[in-house]
Amino acid sequence: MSKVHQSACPLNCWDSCGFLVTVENEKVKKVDGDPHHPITEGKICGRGRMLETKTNAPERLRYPMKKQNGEFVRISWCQALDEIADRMQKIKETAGTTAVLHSHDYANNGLLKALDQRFFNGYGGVTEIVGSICWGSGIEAQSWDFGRSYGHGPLDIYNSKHVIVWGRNVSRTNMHLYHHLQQVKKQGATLTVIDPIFNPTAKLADRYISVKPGMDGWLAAGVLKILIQSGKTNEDFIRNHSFGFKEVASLLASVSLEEIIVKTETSIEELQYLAGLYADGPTATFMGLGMQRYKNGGGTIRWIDALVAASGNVGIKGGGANFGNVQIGESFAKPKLTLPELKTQSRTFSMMTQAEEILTAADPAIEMIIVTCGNPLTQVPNTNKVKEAFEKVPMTVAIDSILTDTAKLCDYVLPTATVFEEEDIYYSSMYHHFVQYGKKLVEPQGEAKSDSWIWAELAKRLGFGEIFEYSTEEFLQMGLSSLEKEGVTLERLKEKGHLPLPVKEVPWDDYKFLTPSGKFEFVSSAAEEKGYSGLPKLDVPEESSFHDSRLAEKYPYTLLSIHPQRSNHSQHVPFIEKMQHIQVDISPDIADEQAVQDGDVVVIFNERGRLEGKAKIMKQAHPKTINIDEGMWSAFGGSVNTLTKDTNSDNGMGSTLFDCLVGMEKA
Ligand SMILES: Nc1nc2c(c(=O)[nH]1)N[C@H]1C(S)=C(S)[C@@H](COP(=O)(O)OP(=O)(O)OC[C@H]3O[C@@H](n4cnc5c(=O)[nH]c(N)nc54)[C@H](O)[C@@H]3O)O[C@H]1N2
Ligand SMILES: Nc1nc2c(c(=O)[nH]1)N[C@H]1C(S)=C(S)[C@@H](COP(=O)(O)OP(=O)(O)OC[C@H]3O[C@@H](n4cnc5c(=O)[nH]c(N)nc54)[C@H](O)[C@@H]3O)O[C@H]1N2
Ligand code: SF4
Ligand SMILES: [Mo]
Repeated sequence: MSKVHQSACPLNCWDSCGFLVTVENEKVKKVDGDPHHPITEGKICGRGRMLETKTNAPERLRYPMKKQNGEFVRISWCQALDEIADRMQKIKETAGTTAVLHSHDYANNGLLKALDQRFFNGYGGVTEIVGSICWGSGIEAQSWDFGRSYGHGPLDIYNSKHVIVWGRNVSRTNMHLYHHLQQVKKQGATLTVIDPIFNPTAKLADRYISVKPGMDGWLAAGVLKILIQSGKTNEDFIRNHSFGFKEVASLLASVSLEEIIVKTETSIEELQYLAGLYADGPTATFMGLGMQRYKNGGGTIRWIDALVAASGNVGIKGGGANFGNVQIGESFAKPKLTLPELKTQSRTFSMMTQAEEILTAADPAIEMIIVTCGNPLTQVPNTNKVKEAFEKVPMTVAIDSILTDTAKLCDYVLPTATVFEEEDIYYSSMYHHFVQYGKKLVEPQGEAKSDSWIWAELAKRLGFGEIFEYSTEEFLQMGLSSLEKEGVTLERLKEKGHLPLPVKEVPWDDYKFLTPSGKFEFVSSAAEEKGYSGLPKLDVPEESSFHDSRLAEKYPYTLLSIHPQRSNHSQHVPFIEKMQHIQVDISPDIADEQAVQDGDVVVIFNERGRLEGKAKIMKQAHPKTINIDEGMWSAFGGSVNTLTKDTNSDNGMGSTLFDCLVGMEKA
């Protein structure tokens, strides 16, 4: 008997697609797109389809395991939970609860994944991770400028005269936006792509602008300078709805266009072209996350925000400085799920520098790490340091459905359910505003259990089991309680499959910004409050010839590490044989300089590590640029993060993953 069920993609992705899942004889058989989903319209990518493999694969984790004499042995849930809870109890009585670190990312978009915090808060409060290696710099930057990072509804793009994709690898990472780009082009809008790599989205564009990695803030500043010089800024917006523009203008008066062109490695004609687009709105800007993964990444996003705002493209249909869309996640009653008031102790480590902080922590030292929804050994910068840190900690626990490099390093591995084996609701704060229902369709394989079951069992053993004495349905209702008056209830969600959340399609159309002044802040008081410069700075990447010419002589190439086409980060790699090697994409000038041909084995190195892979010459890319896709397992050559740096960006909330100089040699 086969039956098709409506469900949703849980993966950390822009698109949050609607699914139709075929279940046959109590097994997931096939994952397709749901044609009734208003935004994703039945189209999904291979990563979504492969969730069937991830559920059924023989490599899937099915039993709790414990490392004994360096080998994993199967143990019972009882033993695993008792031993972990015992140790947590001892830690609480001796060192205090913050000797436990919760290391995580956001690998599952289910609302109930927030119950991990309910558990750790109930325990008393652990060392938590703050900031984000993903989008932290940009989210913070936009919260300084606008008060929050809010994006336009996906269909508002049809109101745009011009569309600028600024550092987003749309065809690979955001497939439904790609579809809209094709459509708006047909309807006469122009499309411009700004990226150091000439990607398939650039191929679709009317105009491609190649920029020196990490220098987009300067580029935006140059375009803004031209708008000011030619009197094409939007005086009404600047006068009535913004704060601090004079200071931005006087900073720009002190920098010459010549310097900007030299630094960004662009031309005056390109700057003028962009100025023309911004002056002739509505112009929509779709920013990606790559260009904020530099030391100066927060500043970069602030300069682009400033350009979009000063040209009058904020708060209007067809405009927007689209980066994240956190109004979506904000609509749920998260504190009811997480119970922050239960926390009596707290300490935070930065997502970016967690390894260093584990290694140096005192009062208390870290005695236990629990990893959920993440694979830090592969995904967090400076792999060698992450490994050293994890190895130093007396007890490490990974909760996952596959034996990742992180899980392999841990003392306990607890097998978790996959999306089709548990009930939840799904949303993404990155793009569209539909929340979707995902029913439990099959029983978890082997002895796998949902994360929330694991939290409840540990809580019981630690004496605060009562905060988990709710059914899944009750937890979902709790999370949705803030949306009742808008008609978004669990009942209706189950019936419809997806519902729109009450968020703004055109944020800031009332020009009421969530900044302290209520205006768009070219000079940010929130930044000043935190001890940063209120005025965006024109800074350069830390690993660049501008900042450190000796380092740039030693390691002349910029290493990007963009997201892989066929895998969500490291997750799909074990199931796709063709991916299981390192490909080193090199710009044509490097190939010429070093007489490298496609398929040659090359070594990439810097002070932090070295990797070997097969060269592939990019057809067109900014000079001196190399890319190795992120997500590779150590068994297949190792993570590109072996080479990246574990530092914070300029606003303290984001990573510097792409701010990375390397050398290259033929092996
Ligand atoms: N296939 C696939 N899709 C995904 C994911 C995945 O792993 N695989 N991950 C999802 C997640 S978690 C995220 S955060 C998003 C990320 O979505 P994107 O932001 O689209 O993805 P990145 O790989 O970070 O892309 C970085 C882009 O920025 C460019 N870039 C790098 N440096 C610079 C620069 O200095 N200036 C400019 N202008 N461009 C620069 C790169 O060349 C690349 O085109 O993708 C989501 N979608
Ligand atoms: N060099 C470099 N590094 C990067 C990036 C880059 O562009 N370059 N991108 C960064 C970005 S944008 C991101 S978002 C991060 C992603 O970093 P991670 O989220 O750590 O990456 P994944 O490989 O997706 O690993 C997630 C793990 O969580 C598990 N998981 C999935 N669902 C669940 C669940 O419900 N419960 C539990 N317990 N586990 C689950 C998966 O099986 C998988 O092993 O990587 C960052 N790292
Ligand atoms: S990974 Fe992204 S594009 Fe692919 S199915 Fe899931 S939400 Fe859709
Ligand atoms: Mo991400």
